[in-house]
Amino acid sequence: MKRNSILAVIAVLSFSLIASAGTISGKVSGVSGESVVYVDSIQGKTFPAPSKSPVIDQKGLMFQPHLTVVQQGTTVEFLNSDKVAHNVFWTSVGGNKKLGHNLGTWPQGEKRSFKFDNPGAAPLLCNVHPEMSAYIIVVPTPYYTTSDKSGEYKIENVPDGSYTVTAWHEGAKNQSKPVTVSGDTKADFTLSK
Ligand SMILES: [Cu+2]
Repeated sequence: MKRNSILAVIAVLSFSLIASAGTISGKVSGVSGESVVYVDSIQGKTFPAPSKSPVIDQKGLMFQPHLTVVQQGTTVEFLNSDKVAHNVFWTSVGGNKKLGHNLGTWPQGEKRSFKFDNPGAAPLLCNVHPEMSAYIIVVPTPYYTTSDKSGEYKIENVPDGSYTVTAWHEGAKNQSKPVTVSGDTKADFTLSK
């Protein structure tokens, strides 16, 4: 009997946990192509970074992929697959020039890594090839997504609550707005340069 009632309580609790998670969806307009949308830092909450390290390759004189989104605290590996030497540096993270860093220059087949502990966009460049560029967007929560090319996005499994949600797009100004999540919630953004 007692065990059954405990199981019943667990069942009710699990159901309420499932029921209190929602989605944030909408559209990012004013720009064309993929945007990144994420829930900003939540006071009193920290989220351990996933242990998996994404790899950004330098291949065919390009950073591949061009856009990488990682959770704060993630280590990113930079690989050079080209016959020529490449460099990786960024002048700031989230607009903060003190967080600029130069990883150096290295030959084909070698990798270097860096742990991104501060949130914001890191614009990647190679000082050997000025035409090479890419972005790492470091986000403070696991609640983030990349929109499709038309700007439509959906962030799933966001616990109900009030948050600041930010939209980022290459070359545009970030936009942040308060969003109260309760079930399926809509939030649209209009970005400008
Ligand atoms: Cu290069």
